[in-house]
Amino acid sequence: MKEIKGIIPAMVTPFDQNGEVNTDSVKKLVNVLIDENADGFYVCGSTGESLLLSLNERKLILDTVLEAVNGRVPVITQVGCIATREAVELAAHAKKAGADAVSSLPPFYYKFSGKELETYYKTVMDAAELPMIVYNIPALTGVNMFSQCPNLFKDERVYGVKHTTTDLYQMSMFRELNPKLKLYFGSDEQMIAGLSMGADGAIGSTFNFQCKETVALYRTLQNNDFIGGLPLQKKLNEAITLILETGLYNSIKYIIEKKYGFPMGECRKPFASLPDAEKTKLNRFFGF
Ligand code: MN9
Repeated sequence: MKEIKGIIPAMVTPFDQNGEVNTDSVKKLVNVLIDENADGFYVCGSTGESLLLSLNERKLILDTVLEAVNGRVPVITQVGCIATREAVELAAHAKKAGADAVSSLPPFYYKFSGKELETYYKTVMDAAELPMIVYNIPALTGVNMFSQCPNLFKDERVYGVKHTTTDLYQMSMFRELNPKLKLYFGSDEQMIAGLSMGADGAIGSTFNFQCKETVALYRTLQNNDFIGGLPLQKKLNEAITLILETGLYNSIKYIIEKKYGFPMGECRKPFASLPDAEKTKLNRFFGF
């Protein structure tokens, strides 16, 4: 299997005017990001609005991305669901479709025990027969996989962790559980810090619209030039700070539409539309 590392956009999901998945734009986005040196794709994550999609839509998006990528870079698909049986269905599909790896949020809401979380992941891995990247994002799930489910990481099918918290000490401690684990940092605005603490790459939403520039930062850091990386991170953060204010995912879709010229639609409800005043701010910043 190809090693998974580097800059991996967590793809946004384009919708058409009727609110259905726009597969044409999915393919266009894949090609734009490969041209901008993306090292892989993370499909149907938080950024991809996975929890607002049906299982069939999640399968369709993966199939479409795999077709467009055509083996050029690895594709990871996020199969997490609260119900094990649904995650299993997506995991089995991922294998059949030809994904390189699966990833999963932990089941949340019911405050499942560590043992229940472990059983969930093992069942999903049995179905996927693919490497697993555990998605640790405690602020949104209320589950911290490091403290609540440490035993899972001894299973050699766990390939890595997508760590979306600012606790970099904890990210580095995953390697104490299993030194072979790959670490992907998920706070784009602090990527330089994540890589300095040992991350193998980053999986993030903002790489959908500033992939090339993020790859330039990554390559600078690969050459151990952390000081040289600082101004690059600072520049990326100007845009990130703005979109965190204007509304993260809808702003990303708007920027892609304007920058690359294909329709992305709006995020699904309950996400609110991007107000005109926010579009004006984005137009001014990006010069659209
Ligand atoms: O996991 C993304 N997290 C979420 C990755 O979307 C919840 C990040 O890429 C953030 O969107 C980004 C902006 O805060 O760092």
